[in-house]
Amino acid sequence: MSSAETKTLITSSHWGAMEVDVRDGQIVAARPFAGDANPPGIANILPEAVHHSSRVARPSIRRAWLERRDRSGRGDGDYVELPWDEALDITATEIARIRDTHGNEAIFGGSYGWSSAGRFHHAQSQVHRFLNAIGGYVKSFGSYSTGCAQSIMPHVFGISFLKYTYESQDSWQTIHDNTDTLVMFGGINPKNSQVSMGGITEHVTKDWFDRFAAKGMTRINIGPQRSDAPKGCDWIPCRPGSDTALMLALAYVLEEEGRTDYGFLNRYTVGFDRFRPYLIGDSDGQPKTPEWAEQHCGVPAEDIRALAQRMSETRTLITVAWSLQRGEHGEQPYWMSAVLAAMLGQIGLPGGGVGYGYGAIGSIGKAMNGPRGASLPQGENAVKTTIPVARVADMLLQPGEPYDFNGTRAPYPDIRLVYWAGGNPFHHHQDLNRLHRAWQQPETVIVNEPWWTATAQRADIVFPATTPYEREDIGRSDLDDYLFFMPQLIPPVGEARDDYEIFSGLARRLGVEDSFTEGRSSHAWLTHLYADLETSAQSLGVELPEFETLKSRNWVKLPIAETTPRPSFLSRFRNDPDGAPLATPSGRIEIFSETIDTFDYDDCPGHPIWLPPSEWPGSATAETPLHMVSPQPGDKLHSQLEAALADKTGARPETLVIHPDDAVERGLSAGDLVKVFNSRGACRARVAVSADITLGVVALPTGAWFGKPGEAIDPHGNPNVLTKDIGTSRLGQGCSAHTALVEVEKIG
Ligand SMILES: Nc1nc2c(c(=O)[nH]1)N[C@H]1C(S)=C(S)[C@@H](COP(=O)(O)OP(=O)(O)OC[C@H]3O[C@@H](n4cnc5c(=O)[nH]c(N)nc54)[C@H](O)[C@@H]3O)O[C@H]1N2
Ligand SMILES: Nc1nc2c(c(=O)[nH]1)N[C@H]1C(S)=C(S)[C@@H](COP(=O)(O)OP(=O)(O)OC[C@H]3O[C@@H](n4cnc5c(=O)[nH]c(N)nc54)[C@H](O)[C@@H]3O)O[C@H]1N2
Ligand SMILES: [Mo]
Repeated sequence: MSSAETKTLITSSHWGAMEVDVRDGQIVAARPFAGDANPPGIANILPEAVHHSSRVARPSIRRAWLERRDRSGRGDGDYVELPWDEALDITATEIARIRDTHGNEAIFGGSYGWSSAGRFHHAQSQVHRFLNAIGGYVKSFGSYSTGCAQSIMPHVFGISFLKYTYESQDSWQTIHDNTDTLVMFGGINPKNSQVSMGGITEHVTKDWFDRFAAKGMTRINIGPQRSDAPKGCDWIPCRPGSDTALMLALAYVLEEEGRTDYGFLNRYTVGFDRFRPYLIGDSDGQPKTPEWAEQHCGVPAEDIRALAQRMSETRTLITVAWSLQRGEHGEQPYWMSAVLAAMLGQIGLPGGGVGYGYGAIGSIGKAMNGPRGASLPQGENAVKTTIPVARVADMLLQPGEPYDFNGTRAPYPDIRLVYWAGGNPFHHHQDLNRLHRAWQQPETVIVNEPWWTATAQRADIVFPATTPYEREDIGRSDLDDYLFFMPQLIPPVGEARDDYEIFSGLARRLGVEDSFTEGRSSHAWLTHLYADLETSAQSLGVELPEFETLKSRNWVKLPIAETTPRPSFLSRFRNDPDGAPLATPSGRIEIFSETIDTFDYDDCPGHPIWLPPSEWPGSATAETPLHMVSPQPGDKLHSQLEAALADKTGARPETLVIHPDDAVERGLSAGDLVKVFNSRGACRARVAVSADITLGVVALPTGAWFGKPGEAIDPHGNPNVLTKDIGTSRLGQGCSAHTALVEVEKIG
């Protein structure tokens, strides 16, 4: 092969498969996979990102830490580059010191983050396996995506939330065939369905919506932005954080007009008698009428009435975006949506009831039953301490302080060492200035990262990690019907090493190499994991090619049929509530939960109630009159690829969407540079004016890299300098990113 020859290979990523052109050891171009009829617009920036000057070139140790173990000043940027062996020696000695002095309870390895696609080189699995091999670590529960739902929904339906979402709720086909009215709280977002964890090869959400429209299905998006649902859907503008009030009013109309399905409630639910006095106002003097709800959510009372009538007269599927539980009291709209669906009596019928997170990632709604497995085993964690994932800053700031979580009360552990691989907390966490203060507490912070992200810039030890394009892997996602051999496209950039190699080197120095590697090279692990996938495929009657064949073919489309209708635990329950009871304490859907009631939480009592968030349009002040939502970015995945995107002329700071009237009031026009601020922080943004956002609401997407410590204003537009770092409630303790009031002011 001549050195100037261009080779094109396929690889998989969270945002879809890509065709990548490689020449002279460089990625020179990338495009979405040609077999995808609705390709996402994310791939093209790959070459610039992979070869960006912000790649970490060599192992780097912060000078103050290296010379005097000084932990103050994280983020000062003064690093010493060291040869790999020396850096690994120093790191292993430090890990051993902390473990031997303070125990494994002093090591935090939650390491939340999406990392990259690829079954073996999954950074989070790698770091967990390594930390388990050295005696364990404090881990985290749940995700920023759905942490709150993961806590509340098992109380209601007796099933894990993710099992409900991925394995049980209706497929697109079933919705297409049966649903008349699709009521989408928070929309079903086309930009979000571009991605799926582990990969998504064919993007089908758009096609299904085209078919829904052709069929004449009524599709109603309820929320702050029209663009949260595909074009052509009806839009009911609604204030963020107020959905529970609207759902209660819909329930009220059903009750008032004799539309409640008591037959369903009596047979399949418990606790409506405890909830009803609240709904009609007997317990608190406030009937939850449409007129009452209008004051909170801004939706006209007559529209609420008409919607309730339509929902009770047609086959209605209520869908709820994950974003609704990513706010203070996020438990309430989730629980209330189930109660509303129960009152409609359609739970367990095809195309009826309630579903969560459609569109949040592109594979939800695909009813694939493909081979599973090929995950790196993480081993046993000898440490049992777990924190809710979004409570990381609280943990670092308040060691030993007790906190409530879903009926338990435990003290935060005293963390001395933090190890992060595959996540970017200085992108994903709320109130970043507070996280920055918390981050100064541990004695040592270690990060494996391909790029000098804001998190890497705040670590004492930074190991340069390869990207998926610099190593071989298996690409496979449970809800996809493709299988990839992800080839090594280019040599490691700089001195980057695979996470596996980094952890193998540390494990060797800490005397646990055998238990970490089990004597396998990366390649041996790939064939080992592939055998696991083959076994799973065989049990489904699906034939996989030999590993070496897959390697030479690069990818195959698997003969996996969609199962429609999908066997649902709720349809089984509907057919036979005594024979197939739910795994709740009552065996029924819990409208009132005795369990939650005994927790005695005023921020999440025994049945759903309207609890206004502390920051939302209803509590707007003269200083902070606007509610900021911070959605996922449409042009990338979180903070990934940002290095290259930020270089594009005019791309940064990020774009802030504002209503025309709010813009006029502030003398703003499209393209203006603004400061977005509140008492927690400030960032710059570029204005886009749009009538497709609710008055009083602004939207600033996540993902711009957070700047340097001490900057009064974040230059790139990271909304997390403004968001509030509180749990959703003592029950869920999830991320409350969508709860934030701000003001916007023109700069210059
Ligand atoms: N305001 C606000 N904040 C939010 C949200 C919101 O809605 N609003 N959403 C939240 C949600 S749902 C999520 S999921 C989080 C996402 O937050 P994260 O998952 O932390 O975001 P990513 O940018 O995907 O971070 C992944 C990091 O892993 C690195 N990486 C990639 N591949 C590898 C690898 O092979 N090895 C190593 N060592 N590193 C690798 C990437 O360079 C990147 O820095 O953000 C949360 N934050
Ligand atoms: N392109 C792209 N796609 C992604 C990601 C990405 O980074 N990039 N990230 C993925 C991840 S990790 C996740 S968890 C999912 C997240 O999926 P979601 O949580 O569904 O998505 P978000 O973009 O956070 O929010 C969607 C919309 O919800 C609306 N919203 C906010 N608060 C409220 C509220 O209180 N009520 C109502 N009715 N609406 C509200 C906002 O207008 C916002 O635009 O997206 C995934 N998809
Ligand atoms: Mo997420």
